[in-house]
Amino acid sequence: MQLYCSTTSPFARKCRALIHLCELADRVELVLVDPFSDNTQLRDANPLGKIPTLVDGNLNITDSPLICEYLAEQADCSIEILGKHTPSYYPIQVCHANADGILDAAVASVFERRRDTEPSSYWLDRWDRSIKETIRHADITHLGTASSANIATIAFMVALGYLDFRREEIHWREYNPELAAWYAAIENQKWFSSTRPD
Ligand SMILES: N[C@@H](CCC(=O)N[C@@H](CS)C(=O)NCC(=O)O)C(=O)O
Repeated sequence: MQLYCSTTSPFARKCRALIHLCELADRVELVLVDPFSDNTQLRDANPLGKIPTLVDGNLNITDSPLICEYLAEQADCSIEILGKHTPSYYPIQVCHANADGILDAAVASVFERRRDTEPSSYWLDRWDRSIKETIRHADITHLGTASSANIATIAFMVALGYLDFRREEIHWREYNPELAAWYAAIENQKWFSSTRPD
């Protein structure tokens, strides 16, 4: 399998962290690409030109939640990581979706600030509000722990790590001290520390 990714994409980081946790490194080659340089191989595998994209033989898989699900199934760790066929499956997936929502808003706000015309204060405020409210309401019940990580653990850790990386001025810890303590207890786990953006 090949995973088109970069070291800074948070969506790709979820997949890289899962590869580490599920011990799939021998089976997945990381192909580093810049999605903004319009790489032909990436476009062939994913017409949207986005990373992460996973190629397994003739199968091209796009969108990080689906890639994570596929990888967990290949590694036979879909019960531990996805909670598949357990009562926790949907609560875990909702946490995963909320973490991806934080990422969608945070990534959009980073690019909005980089545009060469005046950024939209309406959108910047709206995205910041979504980030802060989602953090304020985050409940750690289904977020897993250092010793029993699941896809919600990965997704929330990556989303919060991205805020530290690109949107430090949001000071997300002020909105949820319990979540901040949860993050601190996990941040030195190898799957997280070894996939930090550089
Ligand atoms: N929903 C997608 C989002 C992926 C995404 O937006 N990736 C960014 C990099 S962080 C990208 O490839 N952007 C290139 C573009 O939008 O053209 C996922 O979860 O995989």
